[in-house]
Amino acid sequence: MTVDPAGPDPARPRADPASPGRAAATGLVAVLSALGSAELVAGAVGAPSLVVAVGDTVIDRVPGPVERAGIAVLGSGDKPALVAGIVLICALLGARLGRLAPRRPTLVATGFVAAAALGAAAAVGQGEAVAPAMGVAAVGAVTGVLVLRGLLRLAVRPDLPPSGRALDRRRFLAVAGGTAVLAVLAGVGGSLLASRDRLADLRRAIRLPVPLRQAPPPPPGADLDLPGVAPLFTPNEDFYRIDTALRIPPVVDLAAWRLEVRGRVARPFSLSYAELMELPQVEADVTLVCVSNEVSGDLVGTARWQGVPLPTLLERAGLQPGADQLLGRSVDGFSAGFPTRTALEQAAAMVAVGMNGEPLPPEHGFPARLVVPGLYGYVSATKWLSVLELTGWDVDGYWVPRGWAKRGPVKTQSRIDVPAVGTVLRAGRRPVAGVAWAPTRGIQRVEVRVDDGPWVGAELAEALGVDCWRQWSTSWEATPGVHRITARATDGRGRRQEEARSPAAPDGATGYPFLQVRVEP
Ligand SMILES: Nc1nc2c(c(=O)[nH]1)N[C@H]1C(S)=C(S)[C@@H](COP(=O)(O)O)O[C@H]1N2
Ligand SMILES: [Mo]
Repeated sequence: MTVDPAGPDPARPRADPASPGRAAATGLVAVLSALGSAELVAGAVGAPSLVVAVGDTVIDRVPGPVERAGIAVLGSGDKPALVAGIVLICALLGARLGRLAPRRPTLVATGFVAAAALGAAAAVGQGEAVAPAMGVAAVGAVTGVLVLRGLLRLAVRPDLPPSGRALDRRRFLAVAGGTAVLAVLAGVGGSLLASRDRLADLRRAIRLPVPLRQAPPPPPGADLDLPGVAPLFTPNEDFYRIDTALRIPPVVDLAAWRLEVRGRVARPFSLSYAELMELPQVEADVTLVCVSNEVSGDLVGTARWQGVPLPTLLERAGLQPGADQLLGRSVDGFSAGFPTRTALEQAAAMVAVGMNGEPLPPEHGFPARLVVPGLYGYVSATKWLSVLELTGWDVDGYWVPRGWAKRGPVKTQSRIDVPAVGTVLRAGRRPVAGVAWAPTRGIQRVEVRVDDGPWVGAELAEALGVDCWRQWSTSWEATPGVHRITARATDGRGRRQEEARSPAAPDGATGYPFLQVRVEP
């Protein structure tokens, strides 16, 4: 083995003259690993993100006009763009450092520690506690240095002949590439965790105002409290969720959120969340139904909603001729439209900010959504609301060109909750119970039939209001054998639910709910 007389230290691995690219890649991947691991740990334990802290520090330092120009050019994307810029600068610095690394490993490691310390200092400068900021920085620095050393060993192999190096190259690329992918995943995962945390903090800090018109407490007997029957109010965590969002649009920056009222109006305007919260609010109990709910399905729930009545906003904007459709648009591009007249006629039609006594949960539309009694969600209940647009009927909401009906009034439906599908009963008197709904019309009657026997009226729970579902219950003398139980409801106007079975598309399923039960002696 020969000793290179030009090398600074023969004991140290020399830079492989053929692999400055690999050394640079090593530095870049090490930096990504440092950032990714720090971000993941920060997100997982609720410690500050150092990249965001550096970004915030930059924003604080930058002169006002520059900041405004940035916001003007990038819109509310200015912060993600800034964060991306910081990551890019770090990656480029990493690539440069990487080229030094084979000869000056200690210097480069010191660079990582110094950069991490700067990040921690930025976080502390932004008012974060010292220990978590330093902990995150330490994780990042240690990961970065370990990855740097590990990859360097693969990148520079002075002990191998050139042919050995060529083989190594593929392995190096695989390991470096794999590490980079892991680092990016860690970073993205960490920032998702962090945004969920921030959202939780944000919601905890919100105090819903006392509504001007409070919903009366439910009348005694409105909730029969029968085991197996849907409770009168669906707890938020059990409320069905239907949307096109792959992930909940993170409206984390409440200061940047606005509700805009525009289109065929005399005086377009927009409101901040604080301004919206200052308007008089109402409270209403409304059953929300998805058009995709099949007969006997569970895409339906009832909540006590709180928010600003739509007429308040529409009067302020001043409707112009042709403002026939009210289209809600969401921050993520969803839209749903319904007759403006419905918004004016339905006392409970509102921009909701509260659900069952808490600020809207993120998955149900935080910070604001529409709730309109009597209309399926796909034409009315826009979550993560950002625009109320008054239009004609020429404009289509999201689902209309996708084959769903333009108008979506909720059809009268009933559902049998007890006995549950698949239960085997013992002979004797057994309960049959469930819920029925016809929002805006109410439920007048529910009848039950066993096999081909007569229709028998069920007992109805007290009505919470015409916009809500109503529980019902009865009992039957179960005799051994297999039986079919069928139910049907009649709405408050005396119209029975449709018997003919039809699928959910294009405007809601119809048909009587039924179930087969086996009864043993
Ligand atoms: N932004 C947005 N809002 C939306 C949707 C959506 O996909 N995106 N889906 C609608 C549909 S089809 C229904 S049934 C209701 C469901 O509301 P929930 O998830 O709170 O139960 O939201 C409506 N609002
Ligand atoms: Mo829906």
